[in-house]
Amino acid sequence: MILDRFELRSIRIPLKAPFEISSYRFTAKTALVLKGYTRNGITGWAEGEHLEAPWYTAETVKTGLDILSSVILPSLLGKSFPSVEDVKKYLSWIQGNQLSLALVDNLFHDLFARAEGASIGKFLGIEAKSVPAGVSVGLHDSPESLTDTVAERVATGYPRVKVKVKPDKDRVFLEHLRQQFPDLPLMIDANAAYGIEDADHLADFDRFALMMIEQPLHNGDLVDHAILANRIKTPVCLDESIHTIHDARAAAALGSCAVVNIKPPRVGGILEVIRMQNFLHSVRIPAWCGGMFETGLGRAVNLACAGLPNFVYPGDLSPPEDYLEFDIVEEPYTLNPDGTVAIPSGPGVGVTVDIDALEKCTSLLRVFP
Ligand code: OSB
Ligand code: MG
Repeated sequence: MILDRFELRSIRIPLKAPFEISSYRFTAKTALVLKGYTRNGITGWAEGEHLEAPWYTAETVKTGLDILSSVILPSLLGKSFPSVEDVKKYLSWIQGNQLSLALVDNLFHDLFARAEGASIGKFLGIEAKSVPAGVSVGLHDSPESLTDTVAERVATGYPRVKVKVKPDKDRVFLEHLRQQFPDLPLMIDANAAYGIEDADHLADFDRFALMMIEQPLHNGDLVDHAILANRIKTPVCLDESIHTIHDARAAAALGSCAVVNIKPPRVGGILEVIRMQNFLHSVRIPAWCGGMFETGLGRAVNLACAGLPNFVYPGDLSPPEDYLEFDIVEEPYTLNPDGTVAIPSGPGVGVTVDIDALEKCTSLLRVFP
């Protein structure tokens, strides 16, 4: 497969409501959208989940535009790649920049799958037709308003709920929530808001029977996560700490976590998801598919990945219309009454970009060559 043209866009879509986590409040979804044209007339699409500010990964919209424009995209033009693996090998000298590498990986998966007339799910040999979808709920001002939001999410049909926490918005909020929902499959995500000095405080959460606590400590701190994992009963799940298979191996060797939230963008794309899944399966660490408030284009890739066999918990896969003012794909994305979402079955990524919607949110367009 040879690519002769790329169109790279920076997009911005307001969120329906601001979403607050321990260190940041975000009001708009930003992303990079890439269209690729092959020499024999196939076009494909992919989304890069670059956020505006570096609160979750070091990469941002600006760093993504830079590395893609000055290094990655020009180097791919006119080169022949027999498979997605070959693209990945060709770019393997690049350090970090997983969100940008994932964008390229997703585009080539879309193109290679389309060339076979297959969906990405089918291309990957995934048999699942739908996957269970959980929902992520941001920080709230009061325990009552958090419980009200969770009640509304449960009524919508989500089989599990994740709530964000931080040191002054945790115990009282969880007590209130658990009074109303003693049996709800519930987990919490701290986005690195605690330190190991909070171990006793976090051990007290054992009584809330949480499915897991996601990323309690600093991203770089696999050692303290291992110490914490020994001190509390709630299973520790890592998110931001795991960028590469090497991080996953280190976490497994140290006993830093019992679960991993794998996000295809964070780890560099679909091939890395598969590699990480296989490794985690071999060391009996279950995983689930996280999200980055993707549009329907990015969410479609997550849905396909979520059908992989070692994703054993519901993913953060709520429909974009829940959080975005508008989507950039035509297909509806719906939560089924049984709490599942269908994996797109059309060719490639399985969704159609709505060009009018895309134009409406494009703030920058670059073409290569
Ligand atoms: O920490 O899981 C996270 C969104 C953006 C970046 C990081 C996170 C999140 C979420 C939302 O929690 C998950 C979703 O996309 O539904
Ligand atoms: Mg998280």
